[in-house]
Amino acid sequence: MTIRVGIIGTGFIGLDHGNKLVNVINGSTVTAVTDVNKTRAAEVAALLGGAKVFDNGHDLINSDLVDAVLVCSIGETHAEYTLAAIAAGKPVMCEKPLAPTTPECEAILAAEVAHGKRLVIVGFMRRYDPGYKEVKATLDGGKIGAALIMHNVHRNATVPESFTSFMTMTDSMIHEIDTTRWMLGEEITSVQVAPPKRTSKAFPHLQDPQFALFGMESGVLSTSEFFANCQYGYDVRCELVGELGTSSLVNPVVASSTIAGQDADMVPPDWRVRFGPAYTAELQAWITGLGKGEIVGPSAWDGYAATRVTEFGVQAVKTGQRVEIDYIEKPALYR
Ligand code: NAD
Ligand code: ISE
Repeated sequence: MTIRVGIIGTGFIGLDHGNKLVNVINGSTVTAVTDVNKTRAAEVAALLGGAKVFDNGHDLINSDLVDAVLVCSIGETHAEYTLAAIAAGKPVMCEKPLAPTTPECEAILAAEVAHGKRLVIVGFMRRYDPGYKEVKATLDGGKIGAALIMHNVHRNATVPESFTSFMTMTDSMIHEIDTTRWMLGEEITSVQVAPPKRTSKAFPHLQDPQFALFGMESGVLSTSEFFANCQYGYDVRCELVGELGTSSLVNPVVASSTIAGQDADMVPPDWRVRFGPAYTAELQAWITGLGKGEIVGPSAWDGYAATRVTEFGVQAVKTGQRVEIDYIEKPALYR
């Protein structure tokens, strides 16, 4: 059985996911694309082997050519398209964030609950990274005892001028927020953000780097450094400290060179290279699940909870104070 995917948003990740769905993933093809940038949509359709270009996301969602929807447009459009996919009764994978605001996320939860079965997954691909999975397996296997502290580092080489100090939370640290919740199996209940000394390499409007402290229900603390302009490449690290030992992510070596008497490992340039295998695993799990009539991947609740933390995180960036986080009651569908 081949799942025919329609992609809304044919920017960087729309093309990246599309390439994998056509050329790498077993059991999928891309039959439809759309983007407000029509030229880009037509170029990507040609690159993906001649997918039909739709005038808008709603026509794509409702087309008989589309079995499942992949939302890769800008965050502000995610709720509109995810809700339309639920209304059409079609499975939908929505890139992060599920939506930028919790009222939008709550509308998605309500629509899915009313539908009665899960349809939505959210693109938190780090859950499929071999390193993160190994750290979680070590914790869950009891080898390091009870978790006490989690340390996270997330560095991008550079970001464009449009990147704001709040996007540190909403666009980037949202990944650490999800991995922390998933790794520890509990919700984040507080957030505090402290601004370290600014790098001279960032645009003047951007507080960079930033340092956040997330408190968990159990009292575990999770630290998170986000450095948007570290210059040297894309670098993600994670260490979990337990009562009996620690477990750390080992970054995959993409290439090594021996030059002038020194061995050097290549640092990945960006998220596409660093998490390439994780995106593949995420898409394969989604497609394989759909082939069996199952929805496999982080849920709309996971999307809501992450956005909830980023909303309070933005307040914490503004005030520098510790902010307590509360949630709506988790619907039975997600328990
Ligand atoms: P991008 O700017 O390259 O692409 C976004 C595309 O959406 C653009 O082509 C734009 O024209 C299109 N678009 C805007 N409004 C639209 C609308 N109303 N309908 C249809 N298309 C519309 O951005 P990107 O880097 O590809 O990011 C897209 C999404 O993927 C974002 O939500 C981003 O947070 C997420 N993302 C996730 C990861 C990850 O690691 N999981 C990495 C990068 C981006
Ligand atoms: C981008 O949108 C991503 O999701 C990347 O994984 C992250 O590293 C980057 O900071 C974001 O801008």
